[in-house]
Amino acid sequence: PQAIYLKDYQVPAYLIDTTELRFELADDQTLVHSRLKVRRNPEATSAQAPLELHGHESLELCRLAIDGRELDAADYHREGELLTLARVPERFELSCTTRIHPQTNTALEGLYLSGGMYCTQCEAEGFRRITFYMDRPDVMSVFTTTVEADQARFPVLLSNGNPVASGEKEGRHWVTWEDPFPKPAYLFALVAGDLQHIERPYKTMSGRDVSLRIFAEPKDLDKLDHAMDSLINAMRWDEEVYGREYDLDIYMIVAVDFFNMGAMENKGLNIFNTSCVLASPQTTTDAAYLRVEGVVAHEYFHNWSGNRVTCRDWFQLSLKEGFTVFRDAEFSADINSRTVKRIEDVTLLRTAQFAEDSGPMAHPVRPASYIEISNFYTLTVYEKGAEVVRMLHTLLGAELFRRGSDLYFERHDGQAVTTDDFVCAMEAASGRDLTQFRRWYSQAGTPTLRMADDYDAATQQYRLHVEQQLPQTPDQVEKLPLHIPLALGLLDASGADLALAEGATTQVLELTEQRQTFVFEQIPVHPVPSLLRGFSAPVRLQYPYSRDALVFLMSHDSDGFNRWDAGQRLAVEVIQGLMAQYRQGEALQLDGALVDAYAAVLDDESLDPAMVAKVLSLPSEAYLSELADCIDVEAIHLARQFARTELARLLEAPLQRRYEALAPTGVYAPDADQVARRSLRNLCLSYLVALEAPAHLARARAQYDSCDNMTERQAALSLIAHSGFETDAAAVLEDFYQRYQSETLVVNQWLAVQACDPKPGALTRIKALMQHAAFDLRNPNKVRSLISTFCGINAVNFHDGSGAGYAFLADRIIEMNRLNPQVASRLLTPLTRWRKYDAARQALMQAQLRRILDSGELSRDVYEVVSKSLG
Ligand code: HT7
Ligand code: ZN
Repeated sequence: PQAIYLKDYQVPAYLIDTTELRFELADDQTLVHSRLKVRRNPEATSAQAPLELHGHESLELCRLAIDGRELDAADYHREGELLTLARVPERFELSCTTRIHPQTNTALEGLYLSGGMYCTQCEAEGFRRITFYMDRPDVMSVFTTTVEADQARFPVLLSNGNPVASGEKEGRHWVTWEDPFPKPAYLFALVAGDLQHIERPYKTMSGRDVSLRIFAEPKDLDKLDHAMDSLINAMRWDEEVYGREYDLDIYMIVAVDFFNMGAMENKGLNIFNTSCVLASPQTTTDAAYLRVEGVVAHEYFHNWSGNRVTCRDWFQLSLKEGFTVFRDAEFSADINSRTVKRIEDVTLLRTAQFAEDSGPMAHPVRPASYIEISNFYTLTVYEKGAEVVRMLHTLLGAELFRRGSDLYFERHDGQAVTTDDFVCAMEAASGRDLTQFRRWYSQAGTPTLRMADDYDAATQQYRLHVEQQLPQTPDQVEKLPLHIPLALGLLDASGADLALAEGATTQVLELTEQRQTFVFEQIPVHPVPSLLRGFSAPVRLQYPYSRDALVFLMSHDSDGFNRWDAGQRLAVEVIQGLMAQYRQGEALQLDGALVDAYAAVLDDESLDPAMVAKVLSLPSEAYLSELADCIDVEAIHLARQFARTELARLLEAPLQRRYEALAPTGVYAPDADQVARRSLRNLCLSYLVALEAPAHLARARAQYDSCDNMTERQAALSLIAHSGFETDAAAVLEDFYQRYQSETLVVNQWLAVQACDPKPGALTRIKALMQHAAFDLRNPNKVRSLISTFCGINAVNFHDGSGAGYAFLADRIIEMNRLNPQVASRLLTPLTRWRKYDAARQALMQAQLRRILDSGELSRDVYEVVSKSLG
């Protein structure tokens, strides 16, 4: 497979003004008829360029005609994914018919069947599996789509835009949809199935009426209200915060069970993974409620940041994804707890994106090349991309940022543009020079900020020395200094913020050089610095905080994020200390400073319980692994477990007290107050059950039996299932399955709970679960629940020294490579990290990567990740 380079971009040689499609859906095949009005692009460099259409090798070409003249094989050249017509008129109508087979499409790209209903996934390059087309985002066309199918089995026929005609004949029916907004093929969608929907009216800020409809299988109709509320909240928020309103008469969401990712923002017809749209108290945890809200908002926000203004080419993916993640994060922060949302996002970034940034697949937010674009829907493009937009927001301030986004949408409405166009709009609106800032888009790797300070009591000067270092990545050796916003505050001995520039308590320093010293005048005492407040830049921060200083910040910092982060730093240091004791064969001893700090937080009833839960959550094994130079799986697991049980032992009484005081008072609601209480209560329970005492196990079982919602039940389930009380574990797992076997998403949670059970023998249990009726290798949600959870979270079992976990994963990847390349490629992630392990494990992981490489014909998706990992 060949790499594609950003530097080779050329404008399209032709444009497609209108696209008319007709789908004839039948059991054994689907015929797709297209009629395209094509004309030469006046901006193209060559006037004689051939017409190049993309078409996947699975397409059967039945008919091709230009202006009614039938073409035969001699008139075109088909090779790989391209069909080339050497000479075409300046302006013409191209007609084409293809035959496709959605019923055997297990890749879930293009048109496929999800549990008996037809649906599409065209981003990034799925449309070429439907018909021959210029399948590139800078070719935007007005689509009219007719869908025809059996009326009894597929009563609902949907596509983008508005329905304009329909009819029926001999048991079949058809509907024609018109979408007036020009769009690239990746935003095309079609759905046909036996669906029901809920509907609500919405009036936009300019007074237009929109009908909001969410479709699902009839059995799930009662789980759509939360998504509908979230959609309405998101629409209002986008009007208020960005001045953007919806533009079609109908907005539709359809829930499907088989989906490679979370959801897709097709114009006017979003298609969602059921896991990101369905919600009910009995089947959905609080965390999943929040995820539904966030994903519904994300896809809605794409209507402007992605659809009205789209990407010129796929290297610009972060233009829409980074910006939209930033928008959805701000939405969630505005309607829930801002600090908790920030903690969750930064946790993901520091754990998983930093790991990606230091691995073999490291790439800039705007990649310079790719073999398979599906591999670049990454944490770097999404989450780091969002951080880059957040830094622009920090540097410009809310008002100028809004002016910049207004200008961006105004200038580029209806266009396919670049990340540079976005930055140019921000520059033009703010008058700031962002030349150096642009390096965030082109340089991969996570910068480290090394900081040191000194204080001169005589001159009352506090000096902060900062050095930025950007590591080499496989794609780039030379790195230039970045423009980094560093938000900070200085605390006096009582914990109060000192006044900084213009009396502010938080100041944003702008780092632009490799080394810089910042001088603060009139600082009356030696301060404790609160650095990188709100995580103002996606960097690793190194500053020699003493444990005392961390405890001090934990209780005094006015920045909620940094209060939490001080606790994390302290816990990391303590656990790393325990790991060292373990390796040296010493008896483990927990630092009392951590216990005291946790005790104080646990006792403080004035704090938001959600924040208490966050502060008292120990850093995950994944985060501790990311911080390690060489990952010692066993030491991390044991040290963390030891810290947990010791904290539970020493804080048993207050944990129990808070657990009881936080008992539910009314019926379940996923509101902020209740979510916060449940999160802390479940955390207290998790510490207590870690003590492995029958009384606490009984407490967990009582919660499991008596609760009225999935948040409490699932938390109790996983604590009992992972405990050493094997009989109770088996009983509760069986009970859970019997209760929920008809709820697919809940059964997926049941699979995931078992997949991350750290007790020995997990691999045998996983293999047995793969044979269970609840598992299906063709359903990505099930593969993620069982296999990705086991390999990504259950480190002690997956990294077992025998290498059996690696061989198991390689077998699954080889199998999935044929069925679903996108899912197969994502399964590879744990193996790509082989350089972080000891020599023996490195050899075992590399051997499995080689076995995959030699296993036969690999998809581009899997080939790219395996070859780069070994390279
Ligand atoms: N823009 C959507 C991306 C997406 C996708 C990409 C590749 C393969 C399958 C996919 N499904 C959805 C999702 C989003 O970011 O909104
Ligand atoms: Zn997106």
